[in-house]
Amino acid sequence: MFCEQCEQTASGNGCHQWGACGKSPQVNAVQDLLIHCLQGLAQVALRARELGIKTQVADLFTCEALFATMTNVNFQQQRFTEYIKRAIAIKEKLKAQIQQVSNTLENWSELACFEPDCNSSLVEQGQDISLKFISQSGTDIDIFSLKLTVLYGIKGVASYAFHAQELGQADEAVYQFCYQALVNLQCQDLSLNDWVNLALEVGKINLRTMELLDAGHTKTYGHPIPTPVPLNTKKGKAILVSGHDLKQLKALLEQTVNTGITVYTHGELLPAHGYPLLKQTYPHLYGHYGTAWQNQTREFAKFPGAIVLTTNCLMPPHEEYQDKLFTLGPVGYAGLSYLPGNSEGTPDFTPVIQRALELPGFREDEPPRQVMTGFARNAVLGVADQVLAAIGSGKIRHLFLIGGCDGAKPDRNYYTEIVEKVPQDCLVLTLACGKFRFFNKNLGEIAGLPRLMDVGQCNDAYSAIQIALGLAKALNTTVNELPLSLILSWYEQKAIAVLLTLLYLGIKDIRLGPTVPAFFSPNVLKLLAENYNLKPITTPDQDLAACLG
Ligand code: FSO
Ligand code: SF4
Repeated sequence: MFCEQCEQTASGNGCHQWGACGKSPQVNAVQDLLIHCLQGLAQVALRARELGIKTQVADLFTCEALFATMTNVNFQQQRFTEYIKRAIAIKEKLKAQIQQVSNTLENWSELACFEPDCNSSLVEQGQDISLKFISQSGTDIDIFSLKLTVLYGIKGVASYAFHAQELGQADEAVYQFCYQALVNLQCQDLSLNDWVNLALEVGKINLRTMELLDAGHTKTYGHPIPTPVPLNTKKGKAILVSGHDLKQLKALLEQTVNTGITVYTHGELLPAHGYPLLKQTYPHLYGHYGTAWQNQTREFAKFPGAIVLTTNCLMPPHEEYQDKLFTLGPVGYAGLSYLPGNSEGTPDFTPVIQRALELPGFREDEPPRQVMTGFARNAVLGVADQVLAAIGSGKIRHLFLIGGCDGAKPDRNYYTEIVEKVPQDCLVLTLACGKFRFFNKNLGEIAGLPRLMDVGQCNDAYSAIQIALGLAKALNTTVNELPLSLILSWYEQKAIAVLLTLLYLGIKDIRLGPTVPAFFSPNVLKLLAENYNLKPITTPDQDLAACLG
């Protein structure tokens, strides 16, 4: 097995025996086989598009299947077998359509013709494919590094595109790019420079994809507004919804109206409370329970109701809470109940509701405590004049964007410590699940503004980028010239896509931790350091001094 797509990767140089995330070598092999099948499908879809044939089924399927291979999404071998069979079926259907339209007999490549033998071991075939991919690319370590960067980046793009299309937002250019990138991963004749450019193109297309997702969220649920979110629980039956998917959360809220069940968010769904059309329409969307994904085994075990996981990050579940945990969409784990979607992708949540009613729920009300969320681009840029005046008068010295993923490693305490040490005359913007290390700290206010503002999920990185661009525009300068420092934590492939977007935008001086990606070769790291001044985090004191210096 070889996988080094996430920050948790074993010994910092790839999981080879078993995934540090819990992914088995068998699942890793069928994921690699699926990616290969998706590359064949991509080649056929590109030809279909050339001929004007609609590829919507392939587009949506490719995004979901790529999403399923991301870290902590799907650990279930059977689901990947099904994805592989579907990839082949969709490809063959497209080929037949192409043959009907095209006047000549198509000369399909080996990749487009590839079809695994579903009657023999898919695991062995996946292992062969992985070895072939590594041996073809592995001779040039820097090209291999950039190929992995592109592959992992488009997984992130695909996950954002998946969410955006759920909310009716799509752009042909995104699918076209993903197909081309998948095909390019098989190319032997691209130069190092070509790969650098392709990685930056991933960043560019990711910006567009995040824009689509932002439009999907804000057009469907309104612009987030600063909103207090109870952290205390209240007496009664309960359902906890984790992951990132607002559409699935809304569907569950719809189906739990008048059941007496209270719905809590977990992890990356905290910012859901900031969306007016969710909060106002569904008063039983009450509060937030728990913290970041890596604490779920403890938090899910204690939750006295049913739990739904809409996306990553799923950890291998402990036996004590398996019977109350449900998955949907691309998420899967053998032994957990899966909620299949209808033609619109919406599940029937009846089994979740029944389970929640069987379970005891919370026995009493806890004393109130709360956090704020909802400081997305509209809210922050709405007070841009206030922010800029405070910067101008020296009341606000500096802004920090301290955001990204959380994880289990102790060196992530850096992020808590740096937030605690940020001087009183500085603002902290945050986003994604890394904030749970400090989200409930009372950092006070400056110039009538809270010193800690939660922009949203990792899926809202677009919003944070717009805030930076908006402030730069108002000051007639560039993001690099703003009194702003980006201190990011990464864990999985969405974070890679976002990092590539920031590089595509030419944003410099980003500090990245807790470690730099294992798949960046020394030369790729050198290039990023020289061209973008991208650097690893050091210590909170040293980094703060450098940012404020
Ligand atoms: Fe966290 Fe997980 Fe949102 Fe990631 S829940 S780590 S970047 O998958 O998705 O921030
Ligand atoms: Fe290892 Fe991360 Fe891959 Fe899991 S996703 S196998 S932890 S590199």
